[in-house]
Amino acid sequence: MTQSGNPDQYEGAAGGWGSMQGIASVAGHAGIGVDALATLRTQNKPRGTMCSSCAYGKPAKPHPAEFCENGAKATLWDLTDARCTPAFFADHPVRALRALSDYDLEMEGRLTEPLRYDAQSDTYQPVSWTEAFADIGTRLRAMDPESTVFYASGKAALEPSYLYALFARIYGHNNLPDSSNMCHETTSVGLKEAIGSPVGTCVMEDFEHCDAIFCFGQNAGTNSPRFLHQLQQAAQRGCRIVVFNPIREQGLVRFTNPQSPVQMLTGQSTELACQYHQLRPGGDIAAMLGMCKHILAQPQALDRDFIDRHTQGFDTFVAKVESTDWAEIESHSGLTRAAIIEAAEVYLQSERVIGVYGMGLTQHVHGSQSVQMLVNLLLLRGNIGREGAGISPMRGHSNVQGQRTVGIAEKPELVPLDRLAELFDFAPPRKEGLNTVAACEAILERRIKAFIGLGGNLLRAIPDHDRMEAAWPDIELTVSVATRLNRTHLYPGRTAYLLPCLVRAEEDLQASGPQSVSMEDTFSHIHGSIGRRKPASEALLSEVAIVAGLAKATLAPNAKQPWDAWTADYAKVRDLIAQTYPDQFADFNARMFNAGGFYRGNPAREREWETEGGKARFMTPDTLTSLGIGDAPGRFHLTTIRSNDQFNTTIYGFSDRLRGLSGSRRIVMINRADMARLDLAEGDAVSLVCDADDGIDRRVDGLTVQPFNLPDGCVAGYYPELNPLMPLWYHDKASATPAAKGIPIRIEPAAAAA
Ligand SMILES: Nc1nc2c(c(=O)[nH]1)N[C@H]1C(S)=C(S)[C@@H](COP(=O)(O)OP(=O)(O)OC[C@H]3O[C@@H](n4cnc5c(=O)[nH]c(N)nc54)[C@H](O)[C@@H]3O)O[C@H]1N2
Ligand SMILES: Nc1nc2c(c(=O)[nH]1)N[C@H]1C(S)=C(S)[C@@H](COP(=O)(O)OP(=O)(O)OC[C@H]3O[C@@H](n4cnc5c(=O)[nH]c(N)nc54)[C@H](O)[C@@H]3O)O[C@H]1N2
Ligand SMILES: [Mo]
Repeated sequence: MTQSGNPDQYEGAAGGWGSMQGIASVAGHAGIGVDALATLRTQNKPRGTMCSSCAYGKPAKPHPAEFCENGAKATLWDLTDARCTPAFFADHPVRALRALSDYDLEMEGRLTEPLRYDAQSDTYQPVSWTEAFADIGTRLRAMDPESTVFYASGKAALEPSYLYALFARIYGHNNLPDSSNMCHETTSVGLKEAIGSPVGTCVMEDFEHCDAIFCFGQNAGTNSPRFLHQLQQAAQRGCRIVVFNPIREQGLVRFTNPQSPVQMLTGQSTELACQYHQLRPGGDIAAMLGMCKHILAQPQALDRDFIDRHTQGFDTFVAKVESTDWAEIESHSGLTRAAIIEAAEVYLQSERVIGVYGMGLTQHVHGSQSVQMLVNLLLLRGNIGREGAGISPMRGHSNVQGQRTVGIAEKPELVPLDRLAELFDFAPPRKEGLNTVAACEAILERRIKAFIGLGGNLLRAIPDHDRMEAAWPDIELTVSVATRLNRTHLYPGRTAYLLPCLVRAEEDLQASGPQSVSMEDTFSHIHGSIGRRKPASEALLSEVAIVAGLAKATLAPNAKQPWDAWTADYAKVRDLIAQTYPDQFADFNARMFNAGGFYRGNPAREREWETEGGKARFMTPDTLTSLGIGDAPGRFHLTTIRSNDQFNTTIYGFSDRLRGLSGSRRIVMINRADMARLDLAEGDAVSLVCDADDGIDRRVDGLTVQPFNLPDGCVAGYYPELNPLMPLWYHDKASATPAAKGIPIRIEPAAAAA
């Protein structure tokens, strides 16, 4: 394998016994009974429970154990025996709880009863569901709907998500931000503009036919470990995998398949990447442009017929590429011309190519242009819209893509409003709603009166954490639908409710009997999911029941909006989804348990381009770097990343096994040359200070220096601990996705910080 690098890094394979130990350690310390393991056996299998971790696809023919280390952790975490009861809250004022870490908060276990915040005693106290719904309904009715925000984290299934968006619109607004706004919104906007589809064009089988996979800024070993199986099979049949990532992520280098007894017993592993390019953060546009430059120099290599028939904007793009010189490309990408040509040669030698990407492309100020640059690269040889080729964003939350599909969108033009009007007898609001960044700005300006969160931990996940924490308690009403206690709950609005819900693996019993739900994976396949575990507490309600309860208490009665009947039988909600989106969801109830899910289709896969102009578009970049703020003396670019011992703000433990680190998450990873330049030693205490120069002091103190294999001028550390360093306005220009990967910072020794 070709690579650059230094020895400050774990060199073992991903998967293998380490992943088994990872699962066992969560099972051990999270208080999990043995019967929870029975749930794992059905995970991601037809008529089983769909994993609540990532959105990776579920195969029609599952492995005996179709789950990964992290999926198992997520399920076991949900099924803990620990309970966070009213007695706990009586003993712990909210201010005192703020001293606990994210890990400690969630370790208190599952929430068991609806709670209301009592300001006088500064505690959450039990309340009945009836009282909670009635009070929230009364308060919402008295507010201007446009001064309220209904947030969704990407986990709730299609049925509650559809009803949630419907509730918002009947109530009177499109303020429906979701976690996607911090994640793949760059894809929803950038990809849509270029190829007319807001989602990827690949399906899982494409990975059986491709000759090369180019992977940009996606860390499969940690964040979508089941993808390693496809990568392993691809590598074993000779498909070449080329990675662009500032960090040499072990999961993309080598993999021991925990499903393979031979590999497990012999310690063998499969080499995955044939080339690993540790580019500068934000260097992707330049690196891909360099590849295009090499390819365009060989006109016979282009798919001219495809370019002529299916694309527009080619000549402008070519002019830009030809007029950009190699010196610029090398300096912005941090890669040599030779390395870029080596990658381009793999592209040229491959008949069928897939481009995979994650947060390393999307979370940048020019992230949309990075995504579009990947499209440009693929279009040159017709690598979109045929088997074994395409663009494949790896989505995050298990139903984040599906939530958008069924109407959780702040952009009204993405939703068939006329059909909703007809089905439910109301006048849908047409005004554009607030996305996550706009909602945060409005909260900072004290313009938001109510915040409802269907899952998630928004206050922890957003930029400008410290400023947001100060503003949050001024919201008049906050309502969190949640499974566990998290930091957002510790900043209650003037009136605040915590509404505990079932998890996906638990039995959901309603008037018509046990219910199932459904979700969409990253390959646009829809899967049914059934929970069978006894709920953590008898007082829990399903997300459908909670959304319907809130809606009924808020909205005027209407015969076309039978919230109780929908709660009694979720099949009726699926019928509504099918009526709202007939092309994609026809026969929804009949198809939801198809092995491998059912495909809702994607015109771009068929080379039908729903773009302006009706063709796929070469989008000419106007920058060579996706960083929003360039270099300056003493400035570093911080990339915030995840460990394999966390799911977003849920921290399972303090190991980052695949990077060979453990013990603390309050670290700054930096290379030894930069350490020497700053006169820092391993273990030194430092502070990070945001270097955006807007007059606001953003800093995180008490971090420890950790030597690590990274490009010069680049440091890395963990999300969400470093979120106070991100300015809210530092986001992708086109989609407002916060730029969590190229934050300008300075490093201060602890003495200077004091
Ligand atoms: N175990 C686990 N699984 C998860 C999650 C989790 O927290 N834990 N979160 C879920 C969610 S919501 C999401 S969105 C996904 C996220 O999954 P990923 O998309 O993999 O996101 P990150 O962990 O943020 O890592 C992004 C990668 O981009 C690299 N990178 C940083 N800057 C750049 C750059 O400028 N260019 C390039 N080419 N690479 C760069 C980083 O080194 C890192 O390897 O995972 C999902 N799955
Ligand atoms: N610096 C930095 N910031 C980032 C990122 C980054 O890479 N760097 N990544 C961004 C990305 S990609 C994302 S997706 C966001 C994530 O932002 P969010 O989606 O808001 O955060 P999560 O940590 O996934 O939310 C966890 C909480 O959800 C609740 N929960 C868990 N399961 C369920 C359930 O089944 N139902 C309900 N109702 N609640 C449940 C629990 O109470 C838990 O505490 O963060 C973003 N923020
Ligand atoms: Mo995400």
